[in-house]
Amino acid sequence: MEKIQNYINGELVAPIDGQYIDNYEPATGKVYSRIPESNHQDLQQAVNACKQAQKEWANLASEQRSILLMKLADAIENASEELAKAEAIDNGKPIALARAVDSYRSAANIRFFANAATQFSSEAHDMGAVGVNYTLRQPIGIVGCISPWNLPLYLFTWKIAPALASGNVVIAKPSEITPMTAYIFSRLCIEAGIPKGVINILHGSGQSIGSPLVEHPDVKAISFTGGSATGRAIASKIAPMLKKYSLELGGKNPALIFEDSCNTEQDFDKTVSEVARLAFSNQGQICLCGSRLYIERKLYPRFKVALVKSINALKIGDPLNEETQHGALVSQAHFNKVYSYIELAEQEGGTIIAGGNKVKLSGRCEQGYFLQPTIIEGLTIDCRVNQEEIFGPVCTIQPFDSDEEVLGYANGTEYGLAASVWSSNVSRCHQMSSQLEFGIVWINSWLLRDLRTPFGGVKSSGVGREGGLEAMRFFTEAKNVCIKY
Ligand code: TXE
Repeated sequence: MEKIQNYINGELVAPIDGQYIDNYEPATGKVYSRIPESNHQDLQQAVNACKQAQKEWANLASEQRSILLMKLADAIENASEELAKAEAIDNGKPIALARAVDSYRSAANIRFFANAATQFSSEAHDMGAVGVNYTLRQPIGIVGCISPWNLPLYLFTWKIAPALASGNVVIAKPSEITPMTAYIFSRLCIEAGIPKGVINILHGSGQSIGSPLVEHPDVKAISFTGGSATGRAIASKIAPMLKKYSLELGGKNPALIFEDSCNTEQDFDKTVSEVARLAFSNQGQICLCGSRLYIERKLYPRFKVALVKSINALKIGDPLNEETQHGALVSQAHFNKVYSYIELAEQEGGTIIAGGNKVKLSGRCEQGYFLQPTIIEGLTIDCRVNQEEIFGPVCTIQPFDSDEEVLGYANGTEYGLAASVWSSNVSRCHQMSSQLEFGIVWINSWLLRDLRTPFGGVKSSGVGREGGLEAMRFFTEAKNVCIKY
């Protein structure tokens, strides 16, 4: 059985205490590898490595950092197929999706911030004859990056890349549920010649290594993506320590679908297909997925039938099968959580109009965590199924009659990450966008991404923004220098 190793000071090493935890393959329900259950001793080794590497990395010319990050992006690209297969095995997502989204975006993240390293600048404030101010944006030092299991390497590199590009050294902790691509990434860092101690990767649970990382006094900033409850727990620990932190948390995202988004047959088919994608991509395990679908009443009956037909046609299967469109949920615990909401929906008065059942596959996947993509109608906005993040292939659907009514529904939960508005009425789209309480609004699109844009949510969906300059500024401290002539 493969034993994953930590990556500390440029080397792949076992956990000091020799503790390991099981890593399950979602498609089979079986343990297929073991990962370090690291603790504060492993953390201290990583902190020491950071301290050795920090000064040289921060003082390296940005062009040199950029060149090394470009080599890392190339190494990821060259390992794309290996990474896609590892992600499909570890997370349960279809390999075609892992290739097109996870592998592709992991390389793109590193490449984007390799470029940002040489483009990052700051500003000066001229006081005329009196003097001048200039702003230094200097690296924070040792930073912690903690990522979740839904887009493992994609979200892992999304944090590490700007941290490195802006001159910091990193201790990164992937989810213990999907550690494999972070382990392969360690090898790629060695191949790319990333100087030892610049990136350190520690595996293990939130309690055993996540918490100590967050609280270590020499770790000066934390970038976290995960559940809102965990985000709150982390913030409560580090706010008194006055550390910088960025939290990208859960979502309960609405899609607002107006009749005028379907003026032609072609528009209708496209909107149905895009809404099916936003609700069920990655088995609904993306914080940006839409889980509440609001459809203008005139369009509702026709749209509902077409959406159900589209969802029922999704090919549920072995994540390693190229034809699979809907894979396994990431763990038994998560599967049980998601299924419990399907049962709750019926208790709350909902009607299941698509899916709702566990799926028993044959062969190697017989014990896997497979669940039908599920659509539920007839629930009210204030029921738990419409208020709580399910984070699986489950969405609710309901009609609305006016812009004001649907805006109230959309803004009617504690979350505020990503909304989508589907309409050909430009002024309505702008009006809605300015009133939607979300960090991201897509108009007639979903998951159309420009890495320069601010990324993150409001309310219980998080604090701070990632992406582009927002990320480079998060990982640096601004210092104003004022010179009097
Ligand atoms: O996330 P956790 P999980 C939501 C989704 C899911 C829920 C929990 O609803 O059901 O969050 O998912 C580490 N100090 N999202 O359990 O617990 C942990 O080891 C420091 C939305 O995966 O938040 C892992 O590496 N670290 C989300 C990471 O935090 C701690 C994507 C995330 O774990 C820690 C995934 C602690 N006290 C789930 N406790 C999104 N926004 O995309 C845990 N960790």
